[in-house]
Amino acid sequence: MKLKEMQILIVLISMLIFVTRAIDSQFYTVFKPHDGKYPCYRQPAIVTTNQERTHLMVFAEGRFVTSCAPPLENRVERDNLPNEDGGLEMRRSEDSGSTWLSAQTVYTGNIDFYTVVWDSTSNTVYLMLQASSSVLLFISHDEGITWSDPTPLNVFPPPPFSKSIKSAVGHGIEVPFVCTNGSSHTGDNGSCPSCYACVLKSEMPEKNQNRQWNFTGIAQQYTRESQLVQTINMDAGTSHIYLNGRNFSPVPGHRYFARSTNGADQFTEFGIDSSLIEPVTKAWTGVVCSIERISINPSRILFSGPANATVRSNLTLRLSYDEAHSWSISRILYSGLSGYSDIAVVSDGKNVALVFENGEETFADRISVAIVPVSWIENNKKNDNKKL
Ligand SMILES: *[C@@H]1O[C@H](CO)[C@@H](O)[C@H](O)[C@H]1NC(C)=O
Ligand SMILES: *[C@@H]1O[C@H](CO)[C@@H](O)[C@H](O)[C@H]1NC(C)=O
Ligand SMILES: *[C@@H]1O[C@H](CO)[C@@H](O)[C@H](O)[C@H]1NC(C)=O
Ligand SMILES: *[C@@H]1O[C@H](CO)[C@@H](O)[C@H](O)[C@H]1NC(C)=O
Ligand SMILES: *[C@H]1O[C@@H](CO)[C@H](O)[C@@H](O)[C@@H]1NC(C)=O
Repeated sequence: MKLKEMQILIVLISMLIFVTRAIDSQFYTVFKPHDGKYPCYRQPAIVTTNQERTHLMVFAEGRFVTSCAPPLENRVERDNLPNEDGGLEMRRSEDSGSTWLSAQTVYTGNIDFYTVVWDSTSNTVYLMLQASSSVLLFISHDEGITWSDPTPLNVFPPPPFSKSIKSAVGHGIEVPFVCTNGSSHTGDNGSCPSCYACVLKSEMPEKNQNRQWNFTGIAQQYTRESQLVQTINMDAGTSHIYLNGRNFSPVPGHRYFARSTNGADQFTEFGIDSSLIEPVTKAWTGVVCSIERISINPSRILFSGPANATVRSNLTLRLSYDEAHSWSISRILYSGLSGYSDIAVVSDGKNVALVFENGEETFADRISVAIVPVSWIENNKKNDNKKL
C-alpha cells in the first residue's frame, strides 16, 4: 500500500472510531433513592410534550420502603408486599433529555399504576393515576408545569368486569388499562385468571368540548399491564392497533399480543409472541415492557424489555420493520439487573429516550434515562453494553 493510501486509511479508521463514540448512548440517573424524598423509586414513564419532541417529562413512583425490590429476587410473601405509600414525582427536560430540571411532586399518597399520554392535537397532557380505589385524572396545558385539580375518572368497563380498574404503566396513545372480573393479584402459582388488559378510549372532541373517555377493546385473559401502538394498514379510514402485554398465564415467560382493525373497539387476533421473552422470577411473573413507533416510512416499531427468562436483567431493544410481526434487530442496552421501562421518540425521530429501572443490588436501585441514537440500534454489529 502506498503511503498516501495508508494515510487516507488511517484518517478513515480514526473517523470511524470517532463516529462510533459520538453515536453512543448517553445515560442519566433521574431518580435515585435517598437523593430525593423517597427511599425507593419505581415504575417509570416518559413522554414528549411538544411538537418538535425536544421537551420530555419523566415520572416515577416514590415509595416509603427501605428496599424497592428483594435482593436476589427472593419470593415476596403475600403479607410483605411492598408498601405503595408515597407519591408521584416528575422531572422535565427541555433539551431532548440532555439536562433535567429538579423533581416536582405531582401527587402524594398511596398510588399504584398510572399512565400518561400527551395529546398532540391540543398540546394537553393527561395523567391517569390509580390512587387507593379510584383512578384520578390530572390535566396539564403547560407541559406539566401546572396540573388541574384531580377529578375521579367516573367511567367503568361493562360487566362482568369490576369497577376496580387500574391505568396500566407507562405512556399511552389510547390509554392502556387493566380490567378484572375478580382480584388483580396473582395466585400462588403467579397467574392472574381475572386479569384482562383493556383500552380506555377518547374520540376527538368537538371544539371547546372536554374529552370523553370510554372503555372499549378488551384483550385476552391473563393479560395485565400492556402498551399500545398504531400499526400501518392499507384500508383507508380504519386504525389498526397492536397491544403488547405482560403474560400472567399459568404458562408465563413470553409476551402476549392482541390486534384490532377498528381502533381498539374490539381485538380480533390474539397470541403469544414466542420471540419476546420476559422474566419469570421467584417474586414476580413477567414485567412491564414498552412499545413505540419510531417512524412510519420506513415502518419501525421499537420494543423494550429485559430479555432473560429468570432474572430481570439485560434490558434489550428490539426493532420490527413489519408491524410487530417479527423482531429483526435485538440489541442489549444494559446488561445488568434491569426491570420496567418506557420509550419516547425524541428529536425528530433520530433518538429514543428510554427510561428504565436498573441496579447492582436489585433491578430497581435507581431509575435512569438513556438517550439512544436510532442508528445505534440499527447498526447491530456488536454489543458494547454500558454499565452505569
Ligand atoms: C393458578 O392459580 C389461580 C388462582 O389462584 C387458579 O385459578 C388456577 O387454577 C391455578 N392454575 C394452575 C395451573 O394451577
Ligand atoms: C363506547 O364505545 C363503544 C365502541 O365504540 C360505543 O359503541 C359506545 O356507544 C361508546 N359509549 C359511550 C358512552 O360513548
Ligand atoms: C439469564 O441470567 C442468568 C443469570 O445471570 C444467566 O445465567 C443466563 O445465562 C441468562 N440467560 C440469558 C438467556 O441471557
Ligand atoms: C445477557 O445476554 C448475554 C447475551 O445473550 C448473555 O450472555 C448474558 O448471560 C446475559 N446476562 C444476563 C445477566 O442476563
Ligand atoms: C373471569 O373469571 C375467571 C375465573 O376467575 C374465568 O376463568 C373467566 O372466564 C372470567 N372472564 C369473564 C370474561 O367472565
